[in-house]
Amino acid sequence: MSDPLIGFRQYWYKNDLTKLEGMDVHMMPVPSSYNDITTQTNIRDHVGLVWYDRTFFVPQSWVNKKRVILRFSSVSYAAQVWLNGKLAVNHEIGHLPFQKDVTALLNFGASNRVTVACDNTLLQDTVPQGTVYEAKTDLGNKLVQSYTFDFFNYAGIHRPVVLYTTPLHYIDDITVYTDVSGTTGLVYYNVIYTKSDDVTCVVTLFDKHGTKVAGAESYGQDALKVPDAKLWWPYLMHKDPGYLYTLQVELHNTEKEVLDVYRQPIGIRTISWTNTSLLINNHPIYFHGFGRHEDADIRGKGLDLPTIIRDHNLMKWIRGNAYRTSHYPYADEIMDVADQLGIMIIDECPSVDTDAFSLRLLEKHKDSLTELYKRDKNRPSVIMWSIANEPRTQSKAAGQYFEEVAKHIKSLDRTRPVTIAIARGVNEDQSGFHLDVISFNRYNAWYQNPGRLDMITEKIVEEATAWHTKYNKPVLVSEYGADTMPGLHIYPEYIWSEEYQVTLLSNHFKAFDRLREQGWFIGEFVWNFADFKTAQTYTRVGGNKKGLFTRDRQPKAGAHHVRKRYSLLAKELYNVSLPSDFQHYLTPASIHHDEL
Ligand code: GCB
Repeated sequence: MSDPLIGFRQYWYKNDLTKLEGMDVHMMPVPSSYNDITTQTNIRDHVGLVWYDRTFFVPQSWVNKKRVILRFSSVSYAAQVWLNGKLAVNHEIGHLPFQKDVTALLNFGASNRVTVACDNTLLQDTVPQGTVYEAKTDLGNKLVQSYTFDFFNYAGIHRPVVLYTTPLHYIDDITVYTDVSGTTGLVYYNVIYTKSDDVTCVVTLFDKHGTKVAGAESYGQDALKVPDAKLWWPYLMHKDPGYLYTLQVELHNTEKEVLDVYRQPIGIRTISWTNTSLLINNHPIYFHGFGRHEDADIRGKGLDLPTIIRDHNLMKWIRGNAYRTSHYPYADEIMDVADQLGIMIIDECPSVDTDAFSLRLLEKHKDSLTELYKRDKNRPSVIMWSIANEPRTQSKAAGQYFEEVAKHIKSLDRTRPVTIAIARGVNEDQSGFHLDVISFNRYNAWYQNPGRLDMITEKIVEEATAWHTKYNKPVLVSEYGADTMPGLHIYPEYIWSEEYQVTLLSNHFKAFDRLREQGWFIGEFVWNFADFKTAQTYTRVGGNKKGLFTRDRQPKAGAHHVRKRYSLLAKELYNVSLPSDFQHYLTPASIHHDEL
């Protein structure tokens, strides 16, 4: 086996990587996963470190006048970064940003080199967990990564890397909390900045046309009152959903010079919850959405702007109003679109299938939530935190562990409810006591009773009712679905066919409609929005095919079926007229056979 730490032993960060002799050096795009870019299996399935570098120029004019920050939006899983051969920053946990003031490490008016060692190894104390073992292969011993989660462990520099500057007096952080009193919006803000007696904070709120609607001068903490506030509403619930104001924060010195400025988009809305409902602006919410993935051909989990916009166009087309960032935080750019469109987000940290609870894991799990909170706290689209997907919640230790994790996020944010996408059964689960909303993933007629489309509706009704009875909290279904080969048609319905997916969805809809009448059932999330790549296994054909859309974002029959339902829900719940092409769905061929 080759020496995995050779780069450290040979100080690769001290020189251009292209100068390395005898090493496998590739041109690699950033942002992107590295796995599917080359034609080599050993790159796709690589376990351990990969090294990136590049050179860049910093202008002389920045010297002594600015702080220069190097920001990585996400490197998966762990990163070590050097600038001009000197260690700049370390970070662990993918899907989350990190940054460092690198002013002292830069050459101004000259060339600089950034080197990144990126490690994709997942162990028992990483978030998510994995196991690495040495396997005997025909080509000698090799490291193999195994993991139980069901998406490909893409790695690399997944999101943009930027160098930005701030003045020497600068705004470090802004926290905004909004409330509504009658028709007045209340915007509470807290600005962290380099304090000094002669610096004040001038805060101005602009509406979406750029007209000033409120303002104040303070030492960083105050509230603005916005008369006749335009509230942030979810998509379909209002004719102008996703309404954003801009909170402009300026630092002024005594001469009224502007030392720094930051423009933070905000939405004015309230979130509240009871044991039966989740409310936005005091209106109960019903989620009709999806679980998703950041996943695309070639790019893997690399930021992919065209796919992001296509996905949101499809989401509008299908009339979904929500998604969960299953199973890790999504790119800032995705969250920006959700804020603007009014799509509601259940924001999930990267804990998947958590097992073997340890103190070290708990600390990292909490860190992932702290970092996620810091990044997304001001986003109106984020209406709930998901602190894990399908952890093994059946033991007492798991109960205590998740009590700690839930307490932690609540200590940071009391304004949003907390959930877990639970897979364990109602009777054994120990986590629900510590949550505000119960979400459960269930694959009736797929993993349970495959082929039995007649074993869905009653089971879902019974299970959801049991969750509510046990915990007396609002309940939603966070995953259900069926793998579906696009173009495979078998009638009567047979597993993996498009017909099977359609009927499986229908039989869930029947349950959801009965549950909606109960008053505590608050949402349905199909698994998955689109097909996505997974680890290689005999249960996956080119990946997980439970998407309503193919991996290249074309609709299967199931997508049309969900569109029909979500359009009817939008009409019933918010009186939104049906799409103009809705009559297509009323032709006999597309009416479900039960209705004929
Ligand atoms: C689940 C997981 C999800 C999988 C899905 C499936 O329960 O939460 O990550 O992809 O099932 O299709 O097996």
